[in-house]
Amino acid sequence: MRIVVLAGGIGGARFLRGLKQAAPDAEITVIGNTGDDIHLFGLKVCPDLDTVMYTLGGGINEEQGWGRTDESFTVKEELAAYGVGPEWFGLGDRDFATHIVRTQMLGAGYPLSAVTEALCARWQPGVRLLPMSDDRVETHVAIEVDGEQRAVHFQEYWVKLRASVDAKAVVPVGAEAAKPAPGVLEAIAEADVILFPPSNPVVSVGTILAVPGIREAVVAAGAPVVGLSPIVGDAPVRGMADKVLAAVGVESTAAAVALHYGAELVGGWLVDTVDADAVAEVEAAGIACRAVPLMMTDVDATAAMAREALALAEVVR
Ligand code: GDP
Ligand code: FO1
Ligand code: CA
Repeated sequence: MRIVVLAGGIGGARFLRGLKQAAPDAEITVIGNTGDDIHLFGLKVCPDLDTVMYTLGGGINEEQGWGRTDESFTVKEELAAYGVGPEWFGLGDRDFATHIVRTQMLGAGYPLSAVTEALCARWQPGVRLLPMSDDRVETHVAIEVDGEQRAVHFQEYWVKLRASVDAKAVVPVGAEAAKPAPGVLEAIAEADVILFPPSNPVVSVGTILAVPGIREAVVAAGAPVVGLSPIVGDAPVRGMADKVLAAVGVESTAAAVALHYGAELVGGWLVDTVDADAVAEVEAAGIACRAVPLMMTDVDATAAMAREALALAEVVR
């Protein structure tokens, strides 16, 4: 079975770990969000690709959900001693090595997709990890500070400002001119099942779908598309999905996210058991819906979620 997953960082990566356990023989292609990417210290940082790669490859800091296990911050301290920031972004020494390799290869002319494949040769994530695009896309967030509108990089909004101010708009800068990376459209067209993990619907899955051709390919694919709600009990399990959903005029409820994707895109939708009331509303919109436990507390619980998603895919096929 060929499964395609449109993934962000933590929510996507943790779901993939369960999916691998639930479908050990499946050929899984992950289309990763690169809208979170940022250039710092002359290096290209790809948080969501790295979160998937480290999580599935056994190098992730489990508690944090991003960055490397057993990390130290000597380089960052030395940079700070030179007055070189930003200090608000925690790049660890081990992680730095990944960014150096990536930046060196990009500088030598390799596209991000080839660089990602090279990095994965070390980590062996057990999935094919493709960036959504080889072209630069950067999510920016419009905010209001002291009555003035300004746009900040998504990392500044999330890591520096901790999403403490309202997001007025979310813009995937460069997406409109970006092309899907090699293999992305082919994988979607050849998929037996397409899954939207409980990733952020705006700045993760939404950004991937904003690359011209990807949404169209998902809609045109013959395969069933099933999503899992990242909103449980009317709030994100973690992160700032509520803030960025508000920016696109969507309520933070499991049903509203399903309707935001719409029946044209997703045929099936899973909500958590605490949101069982949402099932009728989602089904009324033409999306098959089930209420099942959706908390990724451990790999077994996550594998059970993945099995539910695959079962629902069979129902809507
Ligand atoms: P990010 O790129 O690191 O922000 O990760 P993703 O975009 O892949 O996923 C973020 C989303 O995962 C957030 O909106 C969370 O609400 C959701 N999430 C995290 N843990 C869980 C969980 O255990 N269950 C569910 N249903 N959603 C989760
Ligand atoms: N998140 C933080 O909250 N603080 C950090 O200092 C931070 C550094 C960082 C470095 C590399 C990396 O791959 C991810 C990092 N993250 C950090 C996570 C990241 O900002 C976000 O959680 C995602 O981009 C949201 O998807
Ligand atoms: Ca992300």
